[in-house]
Amino acid sequence: MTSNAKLIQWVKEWAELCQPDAIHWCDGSEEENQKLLDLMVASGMAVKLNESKRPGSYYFQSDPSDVARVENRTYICSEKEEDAGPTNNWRDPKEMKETLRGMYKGCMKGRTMYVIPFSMGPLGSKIAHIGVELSDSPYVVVNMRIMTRMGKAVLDVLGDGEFVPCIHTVGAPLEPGQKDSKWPCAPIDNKYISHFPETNEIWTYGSGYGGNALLGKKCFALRIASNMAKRQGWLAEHMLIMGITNPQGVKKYIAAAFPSACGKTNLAMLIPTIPGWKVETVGDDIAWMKFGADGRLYAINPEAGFFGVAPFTSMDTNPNAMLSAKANTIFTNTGLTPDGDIWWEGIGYDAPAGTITWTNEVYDKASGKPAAHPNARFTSPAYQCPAIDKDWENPAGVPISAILFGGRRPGTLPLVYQAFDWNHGVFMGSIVGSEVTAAAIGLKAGVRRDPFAMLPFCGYHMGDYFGHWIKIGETAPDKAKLPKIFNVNWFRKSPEGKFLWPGYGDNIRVLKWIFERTEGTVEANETAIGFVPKADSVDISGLDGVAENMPALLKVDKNDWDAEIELVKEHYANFGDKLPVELKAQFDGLVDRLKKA
Ligand code: TSX
Ligand code: MN
Repeated sequence: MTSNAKLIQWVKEWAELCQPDAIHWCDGSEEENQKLLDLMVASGMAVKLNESKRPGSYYFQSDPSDVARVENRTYICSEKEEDAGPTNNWRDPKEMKETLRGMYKGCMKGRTMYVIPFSMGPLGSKIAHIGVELSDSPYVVVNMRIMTRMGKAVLDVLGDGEFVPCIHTVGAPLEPGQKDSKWPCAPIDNKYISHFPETNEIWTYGSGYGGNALLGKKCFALRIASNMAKRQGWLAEHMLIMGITNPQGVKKYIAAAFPSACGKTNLAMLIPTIPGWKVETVGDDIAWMKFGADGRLYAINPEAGFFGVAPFTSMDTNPNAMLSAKANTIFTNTGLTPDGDIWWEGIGYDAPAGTITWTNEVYDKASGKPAAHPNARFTSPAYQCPAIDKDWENPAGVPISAILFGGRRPGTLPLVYQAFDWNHGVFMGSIVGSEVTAAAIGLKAGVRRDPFAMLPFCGYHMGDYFGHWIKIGETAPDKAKLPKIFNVNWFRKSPEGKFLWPGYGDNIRVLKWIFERTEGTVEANETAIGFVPKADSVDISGLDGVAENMPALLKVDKNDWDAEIELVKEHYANFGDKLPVELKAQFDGLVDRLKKA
């Protein structure tokens, strides 16, 4: 399938170490995909869903210990500890490789090693990059086929070129005659998600789930790619990409970064409530951005599918996601209905009697145990999204007019505000935070800072990452063509704890203001924190009971911001002398402006 000597040699070496029973080079064909799915159904790992309800779709239950990314087992193995920074777990690369080599020895016994060539980004795009994942999990193969461009066509484009080598094993070798488990994996304290940023390598062990196992996504497209992007002068970001068309037919693209549980996928697929406006989806999770010959910043979605959180996705909250998952979809850790369909909390209708939970028990609402794990997922091809943008696979990418940051902020932050300039926008990105419940952060409930929504995904020192963003602005071919930067907050609450903004499809009203700011055709008040809409410049026509909330939604309160400043100071202290002077200047500028306000 390939004459790439380096690739052939690399596969040979790893096969000798891992000792699989067989090696299979994935061609990405329909036949191969079906064969693997049939094999998993036969082994009891997968359930084929009802062909008339969910054509071409399959259901999986993971091991209860293997349900999410494992941040405390995720490592950045740079030569110098300082280069991983305070937000990452660091290990010495030599030591980590020695540890893992010991564990990899014979780790694929009784299994097949799949060689999975994949492209992050449209095949042959100048912004795209190729990886090859070795994995002993057929579940990984069928997911990678949806989430990336995978198979023989990738090897044809690769030729004798460079690829990012990615090693994955579930870490559960089989003795001769030993029966496989439904979801093989290693115990929680024996999982490793290791990145070697200086040599562009990914070595993982022990988990079969999502971001731990589908190595193109968080490991490659964010942690390794953020390092490549820093070295090469581009951006690898945890951002959705969407197109917005106004009633006059003018189209602009925006990219947006939000921490988890803020509804990024919902925003990427939003259905506007103002007549004449259209939203189209380019991607829901990751953006790779480079300057084009015309001096504008262009973005591609490096992925080919959606790996979305299932619970609370419904025909009300996100019809385009529900329709994307109508067929040819892999469901993991949802509930399973007796008629061979899936069900989850918040799907919009009651669970049919006899629904099976993700832990394979009969669902009993009264027990308080959910049918779907809160991190249950659907893996769906992007082309099935009814709102998919016609340019979503354009190898040149789409030109970005605005970049949005946001989070769940019940207080302090207005519905939307615009940065004064690029560096001020970088400041906004650097202080992104989201309100989390006490359980999620262990101690006290409050704002968890998640700069650029990259906290778990930045593959190097976060202070240097801020510096890279500053540098992108400084070295832009044409500063006037840089995207304008905004912060949005759909989650502001009244003192009584009620959401002040309707959110969802009505967010188009905020996007409209942003769209018009990039054209300079709508008004704003200059405040201490940035440009905030004038009282009547957000279009709330046809909305009941929102007009009276607008003053509170757009309010910039000096006391609130004085308190915020103290929190930002604490946050910034984490980065020591790696905090760019430009951001210290932004901080001081904000403090000054608040004093005068
Ligand atoms: O995704 C959300 N978005 C973005 C949509 C494009 N969610 C869900 C977040 C969890 C994934 C939201 N929740 C949004 C939102 O804009 N806003 C809210 C808060 C909210 C919840 C319910 C109501 C209003 C706001 N209900 C009524 O007003 C009736
Ligand atoms: Mn994400």
